[in-house]
Amino acid sequence: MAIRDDIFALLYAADDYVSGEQISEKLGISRAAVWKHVQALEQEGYTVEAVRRKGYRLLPNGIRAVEIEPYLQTKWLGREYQYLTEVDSTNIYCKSWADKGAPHGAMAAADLQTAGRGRLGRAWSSPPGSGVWFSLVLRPNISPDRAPQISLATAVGVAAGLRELGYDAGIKWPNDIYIGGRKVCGMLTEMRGSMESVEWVVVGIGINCLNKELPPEIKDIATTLALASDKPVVRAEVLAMVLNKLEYYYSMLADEGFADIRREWLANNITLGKRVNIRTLNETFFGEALDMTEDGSLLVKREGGGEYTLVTGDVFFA
Ligand code: BTX
Repeated sequence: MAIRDDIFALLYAADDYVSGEQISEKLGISRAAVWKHVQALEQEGYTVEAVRRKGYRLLPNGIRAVEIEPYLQTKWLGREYQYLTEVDSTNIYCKSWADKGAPHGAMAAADLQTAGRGRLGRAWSSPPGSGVWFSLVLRPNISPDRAPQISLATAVGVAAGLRELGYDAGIKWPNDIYIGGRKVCGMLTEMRGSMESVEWVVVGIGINCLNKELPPEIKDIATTLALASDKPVVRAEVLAMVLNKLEYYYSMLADEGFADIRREWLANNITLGKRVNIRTLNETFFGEALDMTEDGSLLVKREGGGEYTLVTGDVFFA
């Protein structure tokens, strides 16, 4: 992989075309090997123009550190960064990194996840050259029962980042992000700690960006930024903008508590007032989503009578 990163760096630094010969001489590999790596970069979502007698020119649309840097305004979030062309799941990667001492704010992102995961063991489609699949290691100073508030703050941050970029992003409880009635982003929060304290939280976030086609099993429920609007999508900008907002809202949660996060969540939610189908481990029922409680649960008016406070479970629009 190091060679592919070196080729990327050469092309990225150049103002003009770089010949295959130059690359092969500089890196001590054959021109056929250069061509193979160029094709691999295209799999990652980069466009590499190949012009006879001139060479290669890179049009970047990836999420390597140098690409994010121009947009990134964070102090501590995403500054310790591992970019992986391929991984099973960035959450699995970050959990083991956290156990080995990854600092607060560390991030891993991958172009392709071979075993991207959703909640409750569900799969998350993460094809190459298409999305922003990343996980963050947080070491918050909060009690474990407040950990769900980190997920809600994450939803607020991602929605704010996408809104800043001009997308009409809304939050479905607890933390799915929707555009035009379809899911564009999901989050998976995992934690290690004791009853009293949190050792680390790993927040995994998947944002569908460049792909214009979706697998059959999700094509009626999901969308991507490229499908949601005609604007060009720059993946590095999407990732950096979301990180900028996440740092702001994580700091807000740490410094001022949950009330302000709740207010932002309420202002950007698309859940309240809707008829919903609630699925918990024990039961399924219909109702109307009424409010978010002060600690982040969803208050539902049950059809047939009574109110229900949903702490964990799935909400579907009915
Ligand atoms: P979830 O359980 O709410 O959503 C999973 C469900 O969403 C699937 O069952 C499927 O119906 C649908 N789905 C699958 N892939 C997609 C997709 N690309 N876009 C929209 N809908 C989809 C949500 O779980 C949590 C997802 C977290 C993904 C990130 S990516 C980085 C990190 N690494 C990792 O393995 N997971 C997280």
